[in-house]
Amino acid sequence: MTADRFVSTDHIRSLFSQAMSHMYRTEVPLYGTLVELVGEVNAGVLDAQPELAARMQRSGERERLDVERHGAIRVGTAQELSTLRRLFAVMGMQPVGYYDLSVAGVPVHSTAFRPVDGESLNRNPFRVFTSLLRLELIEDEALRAQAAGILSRRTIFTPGVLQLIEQCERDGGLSGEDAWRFVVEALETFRWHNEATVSLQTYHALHAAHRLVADVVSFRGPHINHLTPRTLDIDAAQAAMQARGLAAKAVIEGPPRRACPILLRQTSFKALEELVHFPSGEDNAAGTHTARFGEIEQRGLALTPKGRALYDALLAQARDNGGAGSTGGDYMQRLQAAFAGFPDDHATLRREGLGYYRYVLTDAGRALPAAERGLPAEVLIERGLAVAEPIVYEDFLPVSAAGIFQSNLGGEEQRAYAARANREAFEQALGATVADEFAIYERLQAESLAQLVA
Ligand code: OOG
Ligand code: NI
Repeated sequence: MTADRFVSTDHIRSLFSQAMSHMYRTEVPLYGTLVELVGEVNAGVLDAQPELAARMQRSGERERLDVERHGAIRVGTAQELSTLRRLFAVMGMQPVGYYDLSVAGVPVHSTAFRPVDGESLNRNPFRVFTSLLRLELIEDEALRAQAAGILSRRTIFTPGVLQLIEQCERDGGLSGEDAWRFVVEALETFRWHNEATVSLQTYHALHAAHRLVADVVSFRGPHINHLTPRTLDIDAAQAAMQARGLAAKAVIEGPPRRACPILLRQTSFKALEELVHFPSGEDNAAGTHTARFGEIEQRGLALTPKGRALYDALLAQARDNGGAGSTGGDYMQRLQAAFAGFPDDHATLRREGLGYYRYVLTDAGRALPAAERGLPAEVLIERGLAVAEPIVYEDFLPVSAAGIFQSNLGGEEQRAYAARANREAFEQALGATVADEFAIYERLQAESLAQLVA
């Protein structure tokens, strides 16, 4: 048998992200509004900036823009996390990066499942920010044991999806028909359930430990909690959100507005308050839970370790100056002021080794025989034989993620955990190591350099 009978992992990921988008639109109608609004803003930007439109067309990024989404889920056990790793692998998604959120008062650590090679990213860059609850951070021993017990009794995967994951691992792929069945079955894990599995009283006890503990432990599965479209102008999209009456977060997380966007800027609107039924004794008790929210993001240049260190230092400076982190007030001004220290033109960013670039021959460059292109990339660029295009940041930012978590968990709650990052424990639960994001960008850049003389 040949591999021809299998569809590509890119194809399965595209089907899945489409199906997920469809499901979330029916679960959270405001998400549909958000997608529409972002589509309008993006069309406006591409019209107004033909150079950007041409660059995105050349790099293959234009096509992915309209389907680009990231989602997020939170799970409770090592078993759940490692099975998710296998489920995402069927769709060509690998765990990239380790994010410790405990320092920001959120008792989880996380990774992002996403495609890693250039072509797959352009086909569909769908990513899922996936968090594992750190039960060891619950202080109350009896509650911790109760939560662990509840989690150990639930199964968040359908028997069908487990069987298809095994089949895919065994055979090396899925047929078109099996891919469809896989998508339908996998989607069940991410579905919202308006019936809790615990009593209202237990829910309150879990909630008192941390809202997030209640969110993870009280339900049958790890409902997708947001699905984020990518905008080309987050300030315009934020203003449009406010104009339509969506209660957007006061402050945009990440770097300030710049001529050359870097990394990731994000904003969200508050979680919906949803009616939930709690089984308790004879009667069903009703209550509410806030789990799901809307978010938009703008992506920019992927930074090298040197660029990232500068970003982290300037961000810390802006936050420390105000004492309270990114909670409004004059934060945006402080952020702008701090980032005056970050070069804002691509030539400088590239020469100073702050960001990653994809090198591409121009028509004039392609017209030369390969042997004559063997010059340093900078020389090729000076002579108009090659151009350097920014490589897009495909990952997340821990400080921003903490801000998103906080604002959607109800805001005010501030807790400090003494715990430290524990990447080893996370990888053990995952059953694999997480990939290093810098190595991935480095490879994409190196591949493009090699192509110049190919
Ligand atoms: C994840 C929050 C982080 C992002 O885009 O940084 C996140 C969550 O609330 O589960 O989605
Ligand atoms: Ni998000």
